[in-house]
Amino acid sequence: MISSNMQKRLNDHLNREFYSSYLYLAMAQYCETINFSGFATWMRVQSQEEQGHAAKFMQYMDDQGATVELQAIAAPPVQFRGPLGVFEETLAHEQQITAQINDLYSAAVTEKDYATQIFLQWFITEQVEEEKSVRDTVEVLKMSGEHIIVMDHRLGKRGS
Ligand code: OFO
Repeated sequence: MISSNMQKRLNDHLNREFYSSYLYLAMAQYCETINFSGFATWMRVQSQEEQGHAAKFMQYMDDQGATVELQAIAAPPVQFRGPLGVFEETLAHEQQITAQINDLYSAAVTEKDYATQIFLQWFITEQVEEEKSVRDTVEVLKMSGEHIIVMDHRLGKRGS
């Protein structure tokens, strides 16, 4: 069982995971419009991964007998600042999600909610991996200049 405060926090975070999925889908659409289909593929896979994160939150809340509340998902932007801009915004977004996961963890520590702490540990590890992968891509994109099309090809190979 979790507290009503924790239930609210988890529901709020569930909405952030859905927003992340929506945001990456919007980025995929934008990449298609500028003819970077490899970038679009990468973003679509990322969007699906975020759905998986949301599913983990719902499963945990179900396991704890908590009420899952599906809140309205905010509309993401339509336009972005080119292929590099897309990844820079992804990095900023993931850093924000990391901070929010950390806040959730702090709340679980304050409440002595050990089960939620253990549940969140997977996400803490996942955020390190997500930030690293996106940060590495930003760095390579910055160096690629006119070879950015090679990166489009490489990113298009992402399978999961
Ligand atoms: Fe769910 O990790 Fe990205 O946002």
